[in-house]
Parts: sequence; C-alpha cells; structure tokens
Amino acid sequence: MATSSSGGGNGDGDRPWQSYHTVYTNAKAGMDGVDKERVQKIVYEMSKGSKYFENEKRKEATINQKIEDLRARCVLLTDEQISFYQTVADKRIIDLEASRDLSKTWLHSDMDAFYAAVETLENPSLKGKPLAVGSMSMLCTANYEARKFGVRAAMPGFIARKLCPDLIVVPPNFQKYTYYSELTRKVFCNYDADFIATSLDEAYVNITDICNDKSVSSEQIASELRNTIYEQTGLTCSVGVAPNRLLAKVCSDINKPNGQFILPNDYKAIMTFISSLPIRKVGGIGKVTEHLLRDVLGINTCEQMLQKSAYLCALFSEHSTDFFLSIGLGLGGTDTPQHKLRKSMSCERTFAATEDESALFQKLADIAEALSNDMHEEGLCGRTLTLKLKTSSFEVRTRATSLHTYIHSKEDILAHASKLLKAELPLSLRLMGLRMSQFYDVKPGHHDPMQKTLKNFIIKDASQSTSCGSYSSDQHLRNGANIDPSAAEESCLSKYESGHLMAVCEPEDYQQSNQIAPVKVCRPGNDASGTKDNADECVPQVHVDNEGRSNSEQSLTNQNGKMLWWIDDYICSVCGAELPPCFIEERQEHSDYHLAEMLQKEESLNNRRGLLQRERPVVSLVDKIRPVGDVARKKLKTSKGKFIPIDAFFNRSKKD
Ligand code: DCP
Ligand code: MG
Repeated sequence: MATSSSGGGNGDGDRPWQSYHTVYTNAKAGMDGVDKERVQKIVYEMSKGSKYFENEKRKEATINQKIEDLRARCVLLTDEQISFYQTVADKRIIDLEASRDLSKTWLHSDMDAFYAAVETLENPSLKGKPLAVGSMSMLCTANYEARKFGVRAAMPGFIARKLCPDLIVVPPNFQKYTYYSELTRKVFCNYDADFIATSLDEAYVNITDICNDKSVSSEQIASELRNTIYEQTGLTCSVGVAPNRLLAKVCSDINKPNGQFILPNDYKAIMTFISSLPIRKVGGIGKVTEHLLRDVLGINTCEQMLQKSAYLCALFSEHSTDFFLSIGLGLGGTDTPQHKLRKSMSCERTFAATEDESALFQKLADIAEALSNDMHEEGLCGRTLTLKLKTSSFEVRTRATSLHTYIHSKEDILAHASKLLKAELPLSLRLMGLRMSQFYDVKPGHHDPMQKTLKNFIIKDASQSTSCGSYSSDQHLRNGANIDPSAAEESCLSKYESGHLMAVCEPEDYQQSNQIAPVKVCRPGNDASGTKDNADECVPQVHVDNEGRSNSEQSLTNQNGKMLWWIDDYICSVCGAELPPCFIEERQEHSDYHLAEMLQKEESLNNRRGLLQRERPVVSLVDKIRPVGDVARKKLKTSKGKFIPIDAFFNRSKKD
C-alpha cells in the first residue's frame, strides 16, 4: 500500500485499489504490458478486510507518518541550514567521487525465470504455458507467459490463479535448482575463480582479467558466457556488464529474458545512464524508500539524488546519505570482498573453587558481559554458545547450545549460558568460560573496504547537536541485513530515521547495494543449496516487525512454536519457501503472510479456547511474538467456525 499521492488515482474513492500497492503490483521483468489496475483490483479484492490487509494498512500509516515528519522537517530548514548541509554534501560527493574505480569490469548474471525454466526443461509439455513454481500460499517465481497476467514471485498462489485461471502451479524442487545452479557456477568459475554467488540463480563475475588476458571485449565475454551456460544447462540467463556490481545488476535486468546490456567503463556513459534511471531499479531501493524519497523530496531518478544532496544530508544518517549519493554518482562495489571470519571468541575466568550458586551465576554474568563486549567490538553475532566448566577436581566439561537466532547481547548470552549451567548444578567449580562460535559477521566495514571511509562522516545537525538515536542494538537485527550493533554508538542517527525508516534505509539497503550482506565467495563444489549448517555460509534471518524491531523474543513464531528465520539466508524456516536475501520486500510480505496465517489460526484457537476458558484471560500468541504493535496487541475478535483456510481468510470480510 502507498499514499494516495503516489498512487496516481483517487485511492480512497470509488477505486480504492488504486492506492493499494503491495509488492505484487510492482512490475518485474516481463511485466511491462500488464494491466496494472486489474492486478491491483484483484489483489485488493482478495485481501480486503483480512488481517494481512490490516497489517498492510498499519505499515502504510507508519510510512505516511514518516513522510509527514520528514516533510515537516524540510519546511523548518532555514536557508542557513540548507547551505550548511550543501557544504557537507558537496564535500562528501568529492570524497565519494575520489573513490571511483573504473578499472574493473563486473558481470552480473541472472537466470531467466529460473525455477520455472528448470521445471520446463525437465517437463517440456509445460513449454509455452503460464507456469508458476510454488504453492497456493506463495509462488517462488512465474514464467514470462504467466507474468503477462501479473503473476509474480511472492504472490499467494490463490491470487495468482484469480489473475490467470489457466496458471499451472508446480511445487518447488530445490534439489533440481541446486543441480542446475552448480552447473552455472562451474561456468562462472572459468571466468573468475572468486566469483560471488548471491543466490542460486545470480552471480557476480569479475571479468577484468579475462578481458585483458584474452584481449576481448566485455561484450564478447558476456555473449560467450551466456552461450556456455545455455550449452551446459539448456537454460538462458541475462547478463549485465558494468564497472561495478551495483550497476552490473541494474544492467542485467534491462534486456531480460535472454539478453545482455553493457555499460562501458566511461564516466560520461555512467552519468548518462544514471541520469534517467528510476531509483527503484537500484538494488536496495525498495518500495518504501522509493516512496519516501519521492514523496518527501521529489526524487525519482538516481541523478536527482545529487540535486537534493543537501536535503538528503539534512534528513538521513551518514550511511543512508552515502548510499543515496553513491547511487547518484553511479558508484558501487568493485573489489571482491574478502570473507575472513573469525571462527570463535571466548572468555573464561579462574577462581577459588566454590559451589555457591549465586556466586557462580554472578561470575557467569561477568563472563557473559565480557564476551558480549568483545563480540560487540568486532561486530559479531553468534549462534553457538559453549559453556566450559572446570570442577574443583579439575574435570573439564563443555556444554553447547545452538540457537535459531544470532545473539550478541550480554542478556541473551547470559540467558542461554545460565540454562546450560543450571543443568550441571550442583557442582563445585574453579573455572568457567563461554565461547561463541558460528558467527554472522555483522560489521559492514569487514566486507567492503569502501565502508571504512564512510564511517568518518558525521552529520552535525545544528538542531540536534550530536545526540545519537536511542536505537538499541537489537533493533539493528533485521531482515537479511548484516547487523551493525555498533551503529547506534558510532553514528548519530536523525530521530527521523528511527523505527521503520531505519529498517528501510539502512543498513540493509545500504549493504545490499554494495553486495556485502549476503555475499559469499563460492566455488563449484561448495554447498550452495542452503542445507549445510556451516557458520561461514549461514546467515539466518530475523523476523522484523513493522516497526523494524526484531530480536529473538520478537521473532515470528507460528502456532507450533516454529520460528520464522531464513535458513542459510535462503529458506523460510516455516514453510521451506526459498527467497534470496535481495528480496527484501518479498521477504517482508512473506513473513506478513505467515503472520496472517498465524493470526488466522490463533483466531480459530481463541474460538475454541473461548468456549473452554471463558473466565480466564488467554495469552495471545500474537502478544508473544509482537511486543509493541498496538494493533497486534488488540484482542482478536472471535469468529464463528473452526479452521478457516488461508485463502478464505483473506476473503473473510466479504463473506461475513
Ligand atoms: N525466488 C523466490 N521467491 C521470490 C523471488 C525469487 O523463491 N520472491 C526464487 C525463484 C526464482 C529465483 O529465486 O526462480 C530467482 O529469482 P529472480 O528474481 O531472478 O526470478 P527469476 O529467475 O524466476 O526470474 P527473472 O530473473 O527472469 O526475472
Ligand atoms: Mg533470475
């Protein structure tokens, strides 16, 4: 959903769907000729009155409030302040420009309708028919025939069927996709041994050396690579070539499917390309960021980022501003990120043997704090915690727990460590230690050298002095993003960037754009299927509520206690659907979908409970998982009937 100002129609009048902009109505490749209003109307009609819909409305209200706040802030800016911010912005632009590197040539490859293409390859009778891979709950992708009807990834299958009644929906088979993905990776490896795979069907290949060594153009290499992939797999891909990864990704989408686009390593060509490029085309600018920039500052194209640089500096934090200005300059990652992760970190204390439990727990708290501080310093979050104990008789024991979420705070560490210790007591101990392993590297600077220079850029807001946002580190844990627990201390956040706006603008988007969040360097033979439990390769997701908050307690949990996180940064732990990390909005929609599903089940549950325990208050599942949202805290109305299928649930109000 979006503001009516952006909908281009009377969203609240006789065509309310015009202001209903979900991710489903956002065009993907192959959807240019789609009757957008028809799609909007069907999606609107099918979700109207549902919990999902209410959730969308709540999100919209939050965004609208942000827009209003930012607008009000703009109005209050004095000429003096604007010229101050212009100076800051100009300096920053000079610094960023100085980092421009035109010596590299990056190729981004993206398979066409990947899962659907694999299914068609294995079952040629599907050829030419509208096809989607997924389920009635959610589609992973749709082929180009289906896209003509507005069917797209992340859309519930029952809505897709309404848009395209002949749609064939086949269940996903990740083994197959992994197999074909491996074949493509063998091809990439011939061009760049350190190619970067960001999902099963996407990779960045540094073709600088091969172009030089073979004395061939990047265009030739692009054609050759596409042909080889076709020969090896029978599948087509689209390719973009540019001096950096951010632009290469934009380019690979231009001539989809089965096409390529080359942006030369030339400053003028880049600036011309950028001048008319809609900001939404850039990885990292999602629906909400797009609306904010457009509705507050009138920014539609990348070039306008530079024109509004003073305002960007005034309203957004250093990370966001740098990201926006980088886009305006057409800058992006050029070096292959080095992924050197620390394997573990530990802290232990020796003391006079004691069996005093309160003393032991106090020591454990001290150790947890020390470990947390060390992790914080290196920007690490871990998910395997090991407790080491040495008894008074010098017997050494270790006990470990592997968690579903990554933790770093003293409180979280202590909570889990205490459980481990409790299970061993009573015991007389002379040493205790905690070790954290299975890290998720959370410091942006660890991945992209460019980031280091950005850290020094501090916004000095005359009205806000240098006060930092009261953002807790937990709030930096979010959807697919690297986490920067130190960000709250290190950068001074405009209060207008707290909550959802922060979730929208940084650090996930920023890092996305530089391809440093989900990046891993792969070679064929690596497990890319998302099944291996390997610390270096595994980046689970944490559910983000609509305020952008997230932590282990707040994770989305379904009625079976199943928590939503992204296994290996890829697979939904609740339903097994795959969603690559770059699909920020789709992931949000997906978790919203599970939320709706859960609310629906809870509603049915409450019904039954209502009959049994009328006099006793029922602790709502929703209260457990959604700590703040007012709407979520509201007592759910009980309804008639038992279990309502999810599609009926989406339609419920119409039937009632
Ligand atoms: N995927 C998914 N859920 C989404 C989006 C994608 O499971 N919301 C999966 C299925 C896709 C694969 O990731 O086949 C690659 O995603 P792309 O966006 O590259 O989509 P396609 O390859 O299907 O289509 P194209 O790249 O041609 O637009
Ligand atoms: Mg693709």
